[in-house]
This record gives sequence, C-alpha cells and structure tokens, in this order.
Amino acid sequence: MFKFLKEKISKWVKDVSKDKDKSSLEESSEELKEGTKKETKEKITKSEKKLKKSKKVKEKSTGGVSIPEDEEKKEGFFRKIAGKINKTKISQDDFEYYGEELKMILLENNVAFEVADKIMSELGERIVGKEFLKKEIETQIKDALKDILEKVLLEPLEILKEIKEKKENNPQEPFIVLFMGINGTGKTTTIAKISNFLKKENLSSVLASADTFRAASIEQLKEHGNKLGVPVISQEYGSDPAAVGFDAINYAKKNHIDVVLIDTAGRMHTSKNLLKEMEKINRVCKPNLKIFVGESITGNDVIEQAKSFDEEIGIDGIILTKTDVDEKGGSALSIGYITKKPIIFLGTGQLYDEIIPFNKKEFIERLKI
Ligand SMILES: Nc1nc2c(ncn2[C@@H]2O[C@H](COP(=O)(O)OP(=O)(O)OP(=O)(O)O)[C@@H](O)[C@H]2O)c(=O)[nH]1
Ligand SMILES: [Mg+2]
Repeated sequence: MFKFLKEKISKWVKDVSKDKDKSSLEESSEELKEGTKKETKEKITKSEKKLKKSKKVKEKSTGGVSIPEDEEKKEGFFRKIAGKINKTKISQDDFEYYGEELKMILLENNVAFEVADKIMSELGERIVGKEFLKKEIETQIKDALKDILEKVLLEPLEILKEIKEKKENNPQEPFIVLFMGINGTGKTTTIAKISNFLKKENLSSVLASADTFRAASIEQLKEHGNKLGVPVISQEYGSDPAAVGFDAINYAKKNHIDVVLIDTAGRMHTSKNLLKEMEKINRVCKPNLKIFVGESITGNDVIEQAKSFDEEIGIDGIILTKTDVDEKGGSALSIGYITKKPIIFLGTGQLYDEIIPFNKKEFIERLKI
C-alpha cells in the first residue's frame, strides 16, 4: 500500500539530510581552513621573526608568508575536526531547490496540487533558516513532515460511535446508511464488509438492494447476505430504488435491526439524471449517513467525483477502496482536505475483513516517512 509515496518521501528526506550534512561539513571545513591559515599565519609571523633572528631553521615560503612543513598534516587534522562541527541551516535557496523535487514527488503520487502546495509552504516555514543539529536533521525534517500531514488529514468519522449514540437516543429507529459512487468502485463489497464489521460489534444489519439497474446486482448482494447470514431486501429489476430502501427501513423497524445499509447502482458523477434519482433515494430514506465510495487508485479523479456527489446530494464521509493496489496513496492524503469530508474506512482487499477504520496516526505511520 502506497509503496511509491512511502519510498520516495523517505528517500527525499534522507537525500536532503545527507546533502546538507555534506555541504555543512564542507562549509565548516572551509571556515576552519581559513581560521587555521590565519592562526598559522600569526604563528608563522612570530616564528619567522624568531627564525630571522636566529637564522637557523629552513623556511618554506608561499607568497612571502612562511608556512611550516607540517601544515599539510594539520589541514588533514582540521578537516577531521570539521566533521565534528554539529550545526547546519537550510537556506531559502536550498529549500527551493530541494522543495521542487519534493513537490514533484507529491504530485506524481496523486497528491492534489492544492495539498502539495500546502505541505510545501508549511514545511518551508518550519525548516528554512532554522539551525539543525546535523545528526538530527533527518529526524527533524521527518517530524515536521509528519506534523504537517497530521494537520492536512481530517479527523475520521467514527461510524460506530454515531450508530451507538443514535441507538441510545432513539432505540426504535434503525441507523440508515446510504452508499453512492461511480460504477465498480466497490460499493457492494464495502457494504458486505461493513455488515461483517458491525456484526463483530454486536450490531445487526439489513442490506437494501437499491441497485435495481445493473444485471446480477441483486444476486450479488444476496450472495453476500447468505454468506454473512444477514437479510437482504430487494424488488424486481427496474423497480424504484427509493422504494427498496424504504422497504428495508420498515423491515429493520419491525425486526429491531440496528443498521440499514443501502446499496445503489454505480452512476457517473456527471450524469444529472442519475444524480437526481439518487437525490430521490436520499429524500425518501433520510439516511443518517451518506457515504461516498471511491477508488483510491484513481487519484485526483476520485476527489472530483466526491466533490460532485457532495454538491448534488451531500456526503458525510468517504470510503476509499482498493488501497491495497494503490502504489501512490496521494488521494487518501488529499481527499479530506479538499472536500472537507472525513475518510471513514480504507478498503484493503477483496475479503470481508479487508477494511480498516481510518486513523490519522496509523496512516502517517504506514507512510514510513
Ligand atoms: N483489491 C481490492 N478490490 C476491491 C476492494 N473493494 C472492492 N473490490 C473489488 O472491486 C470489484 C467491484 O466491486 P463491487 O463491490 O461490485 O463494486 P460496485 O461499486 O458495487 O460496482 P457497481 O455496482 O457495478 O457500480 C470487485 O471485484 C471487488 O472484489 C478493495 O478494497 N481492494
Ligand atoms: Mg454494486
């Protein structure tokens, strides 16, 4: 998961740290050499006077200044000492040079432009002109980056908390969740995964087959229901999806089921008619939570989709699927910041257990910066 972003950011931090380390060593070494020469020159002038007086010792002359024969050895010694000079600074020029590369890494890995800009300006503020201990520069840049990412990521929406709160306040009413997204993003699979997740938390659920459009969609949901031992409410193909949702809600009320999970047909975020149909399901079923399901691998597209669904219907949270096959990971980093809607879960595979509640700290840890 997120292999390229992980490897590249980590390599970048290492490169900057090493480069700064090297250049500061060279700078310090130059400074020391200068200092040494000055010191040596003073010493030599003194000894020159002595020598001139005594006229006993041979001189090695450079530009009228006498240099003792062992100066070369001393320079080697000072070079070593220079390596022990411990501080370094990242200048604005350095940052522009290195920063350009980091920004490219972020953009290449699907981080949205706005988010890449935000990361860069925050990082600049934190590291330009600051003095770093050489041995700590790598950790300090890493810490700064992690801190910035924590700011960029939104606090997740805790679905269990919401369900339990609603159950306490209104035990007669089920908690209704409506799922939406474009075709094939993993909505139906995610519903099955969430039903399984709820079961482990002792929460019952019913699945509403409100995708009455795609061939085999009803059978697909029923198969999940059978495997999980969870009821599935459906009607004929071509029937009104809002009516299916409504039936499932009534079923849940009668049977004291905690949660209704409404599956819908995939629809393009650009198709006004299909979005209108979704709006009707929304109006009739009055979900407590509207979840947009998008594929992590589609990068900036998934952000555009989420924005459209939010504008047309309104979304409360996001599930990003197929993160297991997403080598980049930038969309997970950017989607919350841009849509201002929290990520709830990440889909991490095709099995029922392969879904994880989104957690900012764990996400940042997983990036292994
Ligand atoms: N690798 C991986 N595959 C996933 C994940 N989630 C779903 N899939 C797969 O994605 C494919 C499509 O999943 P569906 O659940 O049918 O997607 P959908 O959004 O309901 O599709 P439509 O109803 O046709 O719009 C299936 O092969 C799933 O197994 C995931 O997190 N990781
Ligand atoms: Mg489906």
